[in-house]
Amino acid sequence: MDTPDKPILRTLAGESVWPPPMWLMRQAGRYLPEYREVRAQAGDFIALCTNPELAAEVTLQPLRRYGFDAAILFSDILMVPWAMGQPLRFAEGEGPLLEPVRDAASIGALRVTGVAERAAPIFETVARVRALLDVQHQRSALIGFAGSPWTVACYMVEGRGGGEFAQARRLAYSDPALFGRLIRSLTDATAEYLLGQVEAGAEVLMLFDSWAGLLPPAQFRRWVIEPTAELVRRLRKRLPAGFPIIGFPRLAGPLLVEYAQRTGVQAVGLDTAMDPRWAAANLPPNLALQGNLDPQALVSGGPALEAEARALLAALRGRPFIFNLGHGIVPPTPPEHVAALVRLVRTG
Ligand code: 1CP
Repeated sequence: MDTPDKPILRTLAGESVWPPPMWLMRQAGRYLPEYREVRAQAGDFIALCTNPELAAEVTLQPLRRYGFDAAILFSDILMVPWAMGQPLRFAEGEGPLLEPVRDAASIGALRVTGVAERAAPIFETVARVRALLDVQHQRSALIGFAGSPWTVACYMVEGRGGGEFAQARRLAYSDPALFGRLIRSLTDATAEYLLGQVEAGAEVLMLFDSWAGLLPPAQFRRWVIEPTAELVRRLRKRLPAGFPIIGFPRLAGPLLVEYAQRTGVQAVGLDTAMDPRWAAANLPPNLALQGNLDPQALVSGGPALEAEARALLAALRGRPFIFNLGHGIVPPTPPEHVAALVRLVRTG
């Protein structure tokens, strides 16, 4: 059963809860010694994501330490292409490597049906985390997630991260019919994947569109806004009314306004570069805003961290607001800086 008084769920329903609920993107990860221990035990990263016992453990580690208002499923946006049958591995120090899909044959060979069956261990992680939250962290909600079609397609076409996704951006121009086919397959697979997470106990969904900001406006509308709007429509057909969905089109700039209007999400994530005062002035007052402390300020700590965090709180006071970073925690972050930030935000 949902506990209606979870602060993050009230915020996502449009209420201004103060002090604001908080969690941090990549809150489970290499900056935590207890994560590194489990990671070493699991073997490779995919083995960790598909081991429900270990994945549930690392999902909960940051809640035990910091009492965050949300747990985010420990998995990765690339588990959707993996579930569609695209060969994937995570090379130490190099990030994800996929066998690129750039032609009709490889894009046509991707599986859309059967994604939920392959993702079953991930749904099992969701179920375990939810059961543990219900007993041990009753004020915290469980966030399920996926990458948005555009960002996941970037990795699928390029075969790797670390650059500017030139191949993916070129394919979107040179063969929009083929690229559109990839986006549609991904939209179908992602809808199944997210609905499976909700069925297993996720209370919020977040769509990560980390590379949305690489596109000029017309391409942004076509490959970010339209597929996200379609995905949200698909989800809403099968979810309870008002089910909270957070969209994070990173580096969207002023296109964030159109994104929020046309996709129908309840909340948007603000990236590090976004001025929170501009966002507050230009987005509807009942839309929750999430963000956007610079992850590097958290590495630095001290008075600079304090000043940045206080400025962010002041900018968004009185709105539905979820305190977070503008992008994920980076591995050199000292865990005690996170503890200091939590104390600061909790005292408003
Ligand atoms: O060595 C390790 O332990 C692997 C590092 C790692 C981790 C901890 C990767 C590889 N993924 C993750 C977990 C992860 N990824 C989560 C878990 C929940 C949490 O937030 O705690 C989430 C939500 C993601 C989402 C994700 N993966 C995004 C979107 C957010 C973002 O950071 O922009 C992206 C772009 C990825 C791809 C990915 N997976 C891993 C890496 C190193 C990358 C980035 C590759 C690149 O482009 O350089």
